[in-house]
Amino acid sequence: MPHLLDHYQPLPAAMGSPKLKTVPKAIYNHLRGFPIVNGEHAQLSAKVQDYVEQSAALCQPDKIHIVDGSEEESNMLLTMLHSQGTIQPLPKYDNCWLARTNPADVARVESKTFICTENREQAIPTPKEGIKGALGNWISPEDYDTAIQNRFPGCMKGRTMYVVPFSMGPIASPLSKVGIEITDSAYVVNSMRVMTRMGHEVLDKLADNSDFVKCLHSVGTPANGKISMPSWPCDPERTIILHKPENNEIVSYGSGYGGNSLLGKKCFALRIGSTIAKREGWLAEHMLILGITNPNGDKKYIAAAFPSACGKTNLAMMNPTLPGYKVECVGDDIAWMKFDSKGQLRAINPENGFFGVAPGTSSATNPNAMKTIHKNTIFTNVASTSDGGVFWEGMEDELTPGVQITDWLGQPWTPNQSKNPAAHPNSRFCAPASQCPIIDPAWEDNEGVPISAILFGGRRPEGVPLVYEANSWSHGVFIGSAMRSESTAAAEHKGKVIMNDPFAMRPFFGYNFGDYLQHWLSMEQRAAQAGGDAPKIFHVNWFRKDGHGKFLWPGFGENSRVLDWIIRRIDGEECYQQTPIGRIPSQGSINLDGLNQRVDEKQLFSIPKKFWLKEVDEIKQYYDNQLPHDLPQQIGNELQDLKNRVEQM
Ligand code: OXD
Ligand code: MN
Repeated sequence: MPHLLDHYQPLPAAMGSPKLKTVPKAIYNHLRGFPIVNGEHAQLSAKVQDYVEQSAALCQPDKIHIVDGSEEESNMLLTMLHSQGTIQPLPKYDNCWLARTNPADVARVESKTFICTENREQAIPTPKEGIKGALGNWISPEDYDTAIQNRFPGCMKGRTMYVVPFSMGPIASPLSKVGIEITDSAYVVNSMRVMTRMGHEVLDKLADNSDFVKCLHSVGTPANGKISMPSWPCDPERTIILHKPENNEIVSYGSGYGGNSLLGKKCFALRIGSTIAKREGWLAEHMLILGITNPNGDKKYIAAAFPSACGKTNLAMMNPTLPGYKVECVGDDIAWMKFDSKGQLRAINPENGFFGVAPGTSSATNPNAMKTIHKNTIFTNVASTSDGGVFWEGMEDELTPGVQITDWLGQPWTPNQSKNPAAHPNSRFCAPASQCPIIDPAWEDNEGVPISAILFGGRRPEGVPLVYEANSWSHGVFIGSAMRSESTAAAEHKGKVIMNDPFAMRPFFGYNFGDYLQHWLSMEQRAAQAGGDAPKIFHVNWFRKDGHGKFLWPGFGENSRVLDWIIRRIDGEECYQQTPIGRIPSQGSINLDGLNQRVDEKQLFSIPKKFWLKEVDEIKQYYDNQLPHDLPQQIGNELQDLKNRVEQM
């Protein structure tokens, strides 16, 4: 059999890149005339074949490559990407690569992300007249088709169309779901190999002709045919990310970056995932999952939803400072959770890797992440060093003296002199989860891990205590709905504004947020019917500041002190004090032993009446503006009850 590389045309050689062989293409099978250069059409179920054929007929690629997930294939694609100048090797580490995108293609594009349903109300709440909806964008089926027809025909001409079979969740888990991503980006293929279980085993799972989530992706070709940066083709002007829950279908055009192109992540695991979860009676959430073991050896699992860039990855991989405690990581971004037959909530991490924000990650803030990313990792838009390594803001103390730095745009960069950051604020590492030194032994458990508590949180510089516990499940759902946080670099927003980000899902809802709340409320009954209890819900805020802008809490490993209090509450210890907003730790019940910083507990846990009256008003305004018709009565009642309690303070 010919070598895989033999089927590829020679590519323009980038500086110092290895030469590719230029053997004529030997075509041994095809799909409707489109040559298959890797894999065979007989591997594809009738439904997959159909999907691939339709996609090829639309996109008109030169050839089709059915991705097998092997190391040989991955190495071949990396070599090709290197020769194209898309990635460069990082010889300081083992099999690590740096990609630089077109600077116009660096973030998720929420304004160009749409959910397609027959009726608008199925996808998004109808806001108050004159108010712009902020809980997703709807597109009609007609406009959906037009958007595709205006972009996709012939968009893969001259390119290879990769067919990526992938599983979200362990392949054998009953909680997992399968997708096929069709893409013209080899960078996406390699990233999907890290972020999902991908390759021929997934095709085997589809051999019974079962359904899968359809994910069509093209980096696009601008209307005038001119690609401004050949090493990173994209079409930012016409970028669009479409979801059609009814068909379990995702269509993404124009961007090669992050959530816009690794379609298993936000598009599938959250947007389409949440619609499947609603239909099937479970939850698809933007949550990390961690296991925490106390000094007695008791282990509990916690899921936590924070908006992007609030330290989810840091918490998921925390080294606890409290003696005798151990944290282990199941996942850092997404949780799929379902009550089992005994009414115990169980969670899997549908992902297989970490696509973490690089800046701010360091041996001081997240040593476990730093140990995870020194092999088999693709970095994107970070800075590089002359000794073949990477650099970003936060890594200053880890620089080898004397090295030169090249910023994410490829320009020389000098610490304390260059005006712009060395790494793009949304630069990323993409690393296999199995490499994390504290990966949980049960992280691939087919049944999922048992969840004892759910945490909501955000960056709240003012007014919100370090931790408080919800009074009940519906109060907890209300707290999730009222989440707010300072904005993030992962999306296209600018500046630091406090934004509502309910359940940290604002950019990721696959259906009407009002229905989503109703679905969450209904979970309590689902647990009870199976003879179990819904987990306790808490709100945490590591980011409260004093009057001088200084953080009141040290955060990072010290957050184990908060987790300790949480698990004592789960165990029924009466270590709380009731307040109008929920239960806060009773005085002295947060273990501060050995903390080498004085903490002003009074300020950290204060609940200023003026602040909370304003907060209540702002939540009310948010509901009135964003979901005047769709807010479940129960959530409205929770807000009214909170208001009454705060007024009586
Ligand atoms: C992410 C995000 O990339 O939330 O995880 O934006
Ligand atoms: Mn995320």
